[in-house]
Amino acid sequence: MEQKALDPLFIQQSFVLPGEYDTFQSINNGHINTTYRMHFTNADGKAEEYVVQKINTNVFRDPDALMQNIVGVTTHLQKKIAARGGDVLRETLNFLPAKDGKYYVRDDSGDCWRCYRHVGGVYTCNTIESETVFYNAGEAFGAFQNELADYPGETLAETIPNFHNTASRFADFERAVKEDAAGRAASVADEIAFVRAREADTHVLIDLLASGELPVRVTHNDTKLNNILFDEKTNKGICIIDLDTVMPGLALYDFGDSIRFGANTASEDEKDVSKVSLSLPLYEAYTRGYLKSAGTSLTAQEIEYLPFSAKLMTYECGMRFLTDYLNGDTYFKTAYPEHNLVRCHTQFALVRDMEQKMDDMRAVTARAAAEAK
Ligand code: GN1
Ligand code: MG
Repeated sequence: MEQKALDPLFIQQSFVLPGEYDTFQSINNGHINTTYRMHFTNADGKAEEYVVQKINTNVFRDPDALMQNIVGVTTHLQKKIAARGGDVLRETLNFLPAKDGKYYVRDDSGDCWRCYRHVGGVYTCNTIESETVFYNAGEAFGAFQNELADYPGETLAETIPNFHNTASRFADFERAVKEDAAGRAASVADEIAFVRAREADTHVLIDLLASGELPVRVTHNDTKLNNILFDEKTNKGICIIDLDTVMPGLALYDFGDSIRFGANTASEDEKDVSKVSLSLPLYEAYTRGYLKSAGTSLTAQEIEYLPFSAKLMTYECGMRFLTDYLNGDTYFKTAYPEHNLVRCHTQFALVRDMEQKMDDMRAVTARAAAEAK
């Protein structure tokens, strides 16, 4: 897809960005929005940086509701951070209002842009080897959930309806197979069979939600490792980013998605699937960190389903990549024609490995839960 580049002048005219503009660079991290960093120099010679994002309005169709959610959540977090004596400018995102008071601007071609302060002295990771840092990731997402526990969920717009409703994702997948828009269905018969063989799993969590056995919480819903900023000095996960999908959901969605991405021994688009596996030491580290900070607020039922949620979120994501491949790559950004299929393969290889290791994952979870009590 041809991307229109950032126009620095338009951004400067739309937001109040102090200092002298120097340059911008493109940040290639997410599969949905397009991200840049703009560099300025202050009057005193100090560097000042801003992150500017073009919102993908094919995915987020209502940017007003989207930004209302995000600013509501970050304002809530800022109050909590200030109350515990934290650093409001580093421990959550600080969005800048545009000159018209809205938290995004629309350009002449209809594209929507938003801007937040860059957080310095941090790093992000796409894969991880350090159990300590992954423990810190678990702790950070657990703390995020706790700090939003008293946020009024009913005020949050559903930015993407049925986002983690796996049964509804399965229906989308079957529609894509039937329509076969890109003429690829025949070539992915094995992958289609893989998804269908596990259809029963798609109902498990939503049934428990419907029967009231699992509580609705305010969740992040996109808890990829690269959505945490780690402090360069302490290695602690200090700031959770990518707040587009903060919505009422299940704690299990957040836990499962973190494991899917971070406890994989390979990256999400590794072409050699023999490198893909679930690292039990990483699984254990994250679970311990997460349960330490979120544990007391979780129910026994939630803890019981943690290992299953990791498998379900991996399956769901693989199914979404396959669906997009069948649809002709209309949703996720891709760098080459088979990219979504490669991603689907890593996810399915990980599902298979988790199925083998499910008993171990259960044992590790029980141990971590006992430790967190
Ligand atoms: C997308 O935007 P990004 O790259 O953080 C997607 C997630 C998927 C993820 C897979 C809004 O996340 O749901 O799990 O790709 N976000 C949206 O890497 O669909
Ligand atoms: Mg995202």
